[in-house]
Amino acid sequence: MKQFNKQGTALLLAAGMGLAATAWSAESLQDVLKERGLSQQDLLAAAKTYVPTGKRDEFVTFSSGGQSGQVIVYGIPSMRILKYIGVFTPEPWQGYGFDESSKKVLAGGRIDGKDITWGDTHHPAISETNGEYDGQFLFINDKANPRLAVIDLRDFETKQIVVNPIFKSEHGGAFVTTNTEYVIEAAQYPAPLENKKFYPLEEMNEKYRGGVTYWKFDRKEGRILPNESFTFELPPYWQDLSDAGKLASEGWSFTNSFCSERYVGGIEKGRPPYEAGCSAKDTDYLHVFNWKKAVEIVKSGKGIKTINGHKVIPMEVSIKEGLLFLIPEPKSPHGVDVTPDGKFIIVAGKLDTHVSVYSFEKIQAAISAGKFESKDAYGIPVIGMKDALHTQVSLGLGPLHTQYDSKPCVAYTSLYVDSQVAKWNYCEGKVLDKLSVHYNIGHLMTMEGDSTKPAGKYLVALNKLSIDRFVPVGPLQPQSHQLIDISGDKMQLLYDMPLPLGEPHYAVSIDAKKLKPAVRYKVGTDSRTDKPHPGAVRAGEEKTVKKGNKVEVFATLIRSHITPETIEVDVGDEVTINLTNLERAQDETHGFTVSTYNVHASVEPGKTVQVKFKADKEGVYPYYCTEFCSALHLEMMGYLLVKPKGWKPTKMELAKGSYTEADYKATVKKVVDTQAIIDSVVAYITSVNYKDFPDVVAMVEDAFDQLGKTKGLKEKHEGFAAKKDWENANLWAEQIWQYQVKTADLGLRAKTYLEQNGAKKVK
Ligand code: K7E
Ligand code: CUA
Repeated sequence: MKQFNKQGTALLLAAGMGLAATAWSAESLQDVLKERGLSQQDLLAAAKTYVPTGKRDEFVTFSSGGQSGQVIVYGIPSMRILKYIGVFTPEPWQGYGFDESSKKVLAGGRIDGKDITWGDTHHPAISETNGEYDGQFLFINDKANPRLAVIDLRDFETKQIVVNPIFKSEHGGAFVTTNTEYVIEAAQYPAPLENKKFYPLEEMNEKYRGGVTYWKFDRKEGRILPNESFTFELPPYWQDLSDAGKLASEGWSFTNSFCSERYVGGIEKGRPPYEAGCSAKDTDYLHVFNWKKAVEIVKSGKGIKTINGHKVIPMEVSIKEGLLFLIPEPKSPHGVDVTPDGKFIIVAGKLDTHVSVYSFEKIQAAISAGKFESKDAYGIPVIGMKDALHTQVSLGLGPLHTQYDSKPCVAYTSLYVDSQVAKWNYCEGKVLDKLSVHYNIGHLMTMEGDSTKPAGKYLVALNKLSIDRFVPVGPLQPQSHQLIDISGDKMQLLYDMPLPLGEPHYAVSIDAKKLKPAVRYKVGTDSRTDKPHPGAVRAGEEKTVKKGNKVEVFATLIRSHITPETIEVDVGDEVTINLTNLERAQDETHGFTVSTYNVHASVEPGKTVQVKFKADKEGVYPYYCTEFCSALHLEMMGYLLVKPKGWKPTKMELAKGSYTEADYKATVKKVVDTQAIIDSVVAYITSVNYKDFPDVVAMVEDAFDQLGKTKGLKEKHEGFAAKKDWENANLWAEQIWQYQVKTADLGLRAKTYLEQNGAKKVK
């Protein structure tokens, strides 16, 4: 016991630390308020956002990471960042872009044979079932390079990147249809649809085109099917955002546009710039699509064109089949947001103080009566604004985007120029409240606020500028998300959160209970394909195979060793290392890197990851686990030996320790004492109703998993002891103790959990 107490208790105590109730100091709340200069209002805001240790957030937010090409995940109301998900940009922590499978995902985003290692992530969308967020998938677009990514929310990993085959830029994605049949992505700047095709700007009207793509999503496979996807060819207007119809407007979708002037600038040649020419007219167009009918037309193949291998519905087909209509919108509009019931479509003015509320019923009436006020230059029927409008409401300067409350008819619209959020009623057309934000709000977002069942409660203002809100960090400043309480009649600002990773352009929030991410993979899974990894091996099957100049290693990882611990190759060999994490324990991720070879893997429990490199320089290169996984994490290493050409093995032996019989006996005693502790913990756990606590059941399983690894080791060390090989006897006994410590660590964690969560004695 003494031996154990010396080394082991420190470890075990550390595992249980922080559990003893901390005594609060005598200072009162009033003292703190005074000392920190806080008001009652501040205190209230703090109480509404504070999530105490052990408690969790109510909502999870997926925010675009802007120029970082990533996604930022944070909790509401705490605004604590939970994760960055690598999407269009390599992300070292997750090994994204540093292991072979994730490189393949990134390679899906290559354009014209070239890697594009950054992205401008813009609009995330959560998959929907019947118009409600289902928490299964997340989609996000890259505005800079027209691409779309699929993230699986079972493991929060990017699984697929698709390149838009005909757009040269895009903006209005990702928006999903009510059952995620399609993911909508609209172009931004018109260009020729054929790839690598040049037409002068003078041919803008004839040869340049816009468009909206409908990416077919296969929910079972969790992948986009490019062959079943299609695009509406559109006039060279600048398509902006989109939204899918829902409930009343199911089967339809809406995309606003600006620069329907089709203006071509050229300030350097003395022409008025784009900004003047593109906002000259009083109106632009809202595009109205019958996408369900379009799917049928595409299936029939009638008049469908193929451009760059992708199906395109030409404008004349859309006109003939009644798939596409236009409605004037006030000057340079921004954003288009369908109400939760699908009955209205709200478009903001941007350069006009009004938001326009279009009625889907009126739009349908005009279409079925064939009542159009005109045609645009391409022959697309235009429905009169008056015939489609429900109402227009003046909200303030620079209205951009609208989101919905759980309360009927209540909407929130961002006012960019005024730096305000306007709360208003779209049924009655009246303003209810306004709140100032800091500064220049772009998007705003309510909880599940673009679904058919908004959850209300909170709103986040996504501000483009933070100016004076935070401690200065140089000219490049973070942007900010401000959390606002919308549960009452008046909005209340709760929290300012700096986001320092790019422009966090748009975000979506889901009820945390709807997310059911896994804690481990089935052993041997390639997480990027969701299939068994061909390089996976089980314990005891580790091997190194050399064929010619190709060396393939099949390795395993478990606390706290990598098998094998030596990899020998010849200079010039191509080295492939497959790594399987054998752990079942939650959060026991191991990392892997080899000095100076620019590879990195994040290997979560059960995962298999492959890294590859050419051993093009001779020398000695340590490899090691990059996650602090256990007390002996630093020992979790090995050597890559890159041997020079013609090198012959020597007869030298490895240096030995000088262990004695006494050392061996002490180690054996330590093992016996530790087992007694484990037995007492097990006795406690089984004396209570631990089976009622799934988390504990998992921990107990993990604990026995570790203990199971000691099988056969007792015979081993006793065998060496019989031969008086004290070195081997002692070290194999020591290895049993290593597994015991991990077992005890988990057991104590389980015991503490039970004590804190009111476990009851059984029998
Ligand atoms: Cu989301 Cu301008 Cu990119 Cu509005 S769009 S801010
Ligand atoms: Cu495994 Cu550190």
